[in-house]
Amino acid sequence: MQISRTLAVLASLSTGSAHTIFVQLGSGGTTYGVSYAIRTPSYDGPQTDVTSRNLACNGPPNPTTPSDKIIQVTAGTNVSAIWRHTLESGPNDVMDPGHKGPILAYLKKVTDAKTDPGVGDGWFKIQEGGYSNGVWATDTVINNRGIQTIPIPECIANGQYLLRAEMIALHGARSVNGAQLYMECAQINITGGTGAASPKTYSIPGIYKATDPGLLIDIYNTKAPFHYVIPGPPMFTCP
Ligand SMILES: *[C@@H]1O[C@H](CO)[C@@H](O)[C@H](O)[C@H]1NC(C)=O
Ligand SMILES: *[C@@H]1O[C@H](CO)[C@@H](O)[C@H](O)[C@H]1NC(C)=O
Ligand SMILES: [Cu+2]
Repeated sequence: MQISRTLAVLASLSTGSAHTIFVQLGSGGTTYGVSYAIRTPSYDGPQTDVTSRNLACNGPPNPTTPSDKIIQVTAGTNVSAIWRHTLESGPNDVMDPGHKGPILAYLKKVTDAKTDPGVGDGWFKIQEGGYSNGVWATDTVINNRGIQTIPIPECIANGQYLLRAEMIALHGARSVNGAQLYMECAQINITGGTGAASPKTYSIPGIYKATDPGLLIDIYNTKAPFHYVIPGPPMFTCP
């Protein structure tokens, strides 16, 4: 009885109750409050259908709340996307460590960051981390108290953007649509950019396919040497 209950608790931890949310943004030395300028959901579940419009900025079955705030960000600096298991969790409760996979970040230039749904073209990838030296990028975030450090390119144009931070958990990814994708969009206003570059942009949904080698993969049965292929378009870097 006791053992089966323990097993049930462990099973629920690894499958249901230990997802994650990008809850807070740090910029220019200020860490803003939970849900400040971020469309956070009331439930921490993943998106699993990469063709869904809710892949852009999350959404049903995880209801997200709009925000009327915008955070100032200086191009060429780092921002901190802060991940937590729930909106109430602390830095030691980021995500079940059994959730392993890549981390990514994307930007989309918009006219009004408070209202733009983010769905469709306009996105470019500004960060990616996969698997290196036996460590998944998600482990790095968990061990860094939930902080994903994202460099904002200094060569992009000033203006309002959506910043989409993403973690992908691959523990169930051996079957199609088994990867768990976690993402939220922060509303930011970039200043100090040189505007020298115009990144090639991509559509969300559209950046991923369910059969991408980085999304359909049995991470527990890989052959050495294991080279993980991070999903999505090439990462943009300033020339
Ligand atoms: C941004 O963070 C990276 C990694 O921590 C660091 O190497 C880099 O110096 C930082 N850049 C700035 C402008 O602070
Ligand atoms: C964005 O920053 C610029 C430069 O500081 C400022 O003029 C503008 O009002 C800001 N826009 C928003 C929406 O915060
Ligand atoms: Cu989960």
